[in-house]
Amino acid sequence: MKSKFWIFSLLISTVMIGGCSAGDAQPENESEKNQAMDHTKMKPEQKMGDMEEMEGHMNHVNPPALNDSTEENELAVPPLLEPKDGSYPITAQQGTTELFEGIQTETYGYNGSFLGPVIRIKRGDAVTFKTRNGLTEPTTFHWHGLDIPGKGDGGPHQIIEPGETKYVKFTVNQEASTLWFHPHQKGITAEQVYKGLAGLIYVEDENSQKLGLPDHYGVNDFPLVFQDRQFDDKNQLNFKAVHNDDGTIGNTLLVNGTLNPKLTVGAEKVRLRLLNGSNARNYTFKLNTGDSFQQIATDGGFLNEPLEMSEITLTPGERAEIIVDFSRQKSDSDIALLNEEDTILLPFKVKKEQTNSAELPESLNDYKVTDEERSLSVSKRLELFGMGKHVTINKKQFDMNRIDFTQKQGETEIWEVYNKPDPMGGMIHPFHIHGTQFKIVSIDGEDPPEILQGWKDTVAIEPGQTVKLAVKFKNKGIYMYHCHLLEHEDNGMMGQVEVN
Ligand SMILES: [Cu+2]
Repeated sequence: MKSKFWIFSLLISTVMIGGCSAGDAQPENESEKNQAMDHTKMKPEQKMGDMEEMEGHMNHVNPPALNDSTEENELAVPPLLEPKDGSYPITAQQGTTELFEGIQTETYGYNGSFLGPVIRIKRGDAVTFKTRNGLTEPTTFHWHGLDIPGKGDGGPHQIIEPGETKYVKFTVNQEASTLWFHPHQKGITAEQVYKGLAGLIYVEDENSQKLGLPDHYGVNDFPLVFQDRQFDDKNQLNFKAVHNDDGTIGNTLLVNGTLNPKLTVGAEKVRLRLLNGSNARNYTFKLNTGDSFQQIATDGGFLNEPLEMSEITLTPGERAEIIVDFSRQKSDSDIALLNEEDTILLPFKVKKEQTNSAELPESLNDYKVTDEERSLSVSKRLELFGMGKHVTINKKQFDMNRIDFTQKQGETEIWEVYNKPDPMGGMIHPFHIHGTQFKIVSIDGEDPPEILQGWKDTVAIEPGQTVKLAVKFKNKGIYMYHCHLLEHEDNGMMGQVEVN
């Protein structure tokens, strides 16, 4: 089976190398040309490494299919975390979880055995997170999408040793949005997330509270965390056995940690906050009925107006909020969320009850890329390149002791990020910057599509694409920027910007 796949991989890669050499993926210098063209002159161990990489690469281009949900289990809705003695207590811990009937799977979680709670915070509030490491290995607590001083960001510098507790204090200073938190421990982020360390942050503000959107948590407002996993024959998460340097992809989908989920909703408009929390898999979400839905938010805030669409793609780390109107469904009709392969990810059961019949507001936000931002010239250039263990940004791999860029607090700069195709065609890199929400100014010189005209902290960059981002940091500190395919991040596709 494995050797068959290798042969297939080699065939495909030969075709792709042939195809690329005629396209725009011409290697620029001699050594790259050698890498691309001359596999025959490589030492045997190099060839082997290369083949493994190709296999990993193909796994990503053509990921194993997921099974349809059998609807056995009602979707778990994460608990809302209540503050205690003025702070939100969050402990990373290990435990066991019954994902398969009668079988305990070893997992990690925040304040529980698997995944974490939802932390609701409000713009303007002074907030304290009390973070504790209850694991037997070091970890960090990174707040993905939060505008927070660098010292509290939870990047690889802010290690929390086993048994240690640290307080993170900051004032919430950003728009209503759906953010998340996960570890960022150097070299083992992918494994810690894979085992279950991920939770959500809801930011609210005056705007979100007056818009009249569905916001009854667990009734018409649901977080949906999509993660694919590969269980071994004992139904355990053996990360090292299935680890892939181009992204660990599994055949089993968990939504909020629930296997084979279904979600019961009212015959009303329901807000779904989608998070691609997978290590590497991309999802294109759509409804089996062919009905459209309304997208209302990107990673970091509301779109200016609800956008009617029939499908939406999220790469790892990205979020979107959508409104699905279940009042338009006959209660006996089967409605489900599918992916691009028509796999049933999440079937819905529609009850007759309705808690809210309000219309969606026409206007949600006043986001805009200004003329000034458009007229700024590029001041930072980044080139994403490579695959497997050889991923780089500007030809370098991550070094904790190297600051790659500096930027002034409160000043907008244009970052130009280019995904340079490799000899096999390259892959999508979800590019993430810590400690800020940025604006996409252009993609290959064109205005971004409407769905990307909103605050973002992670942007999917396709091979050959160049995106221009308007980036401003409200706080000071050292921040990571990296590929959010977690194995690429761990392999060094990451750099540091110091804001002062
Ligand atoms: Cu990547």
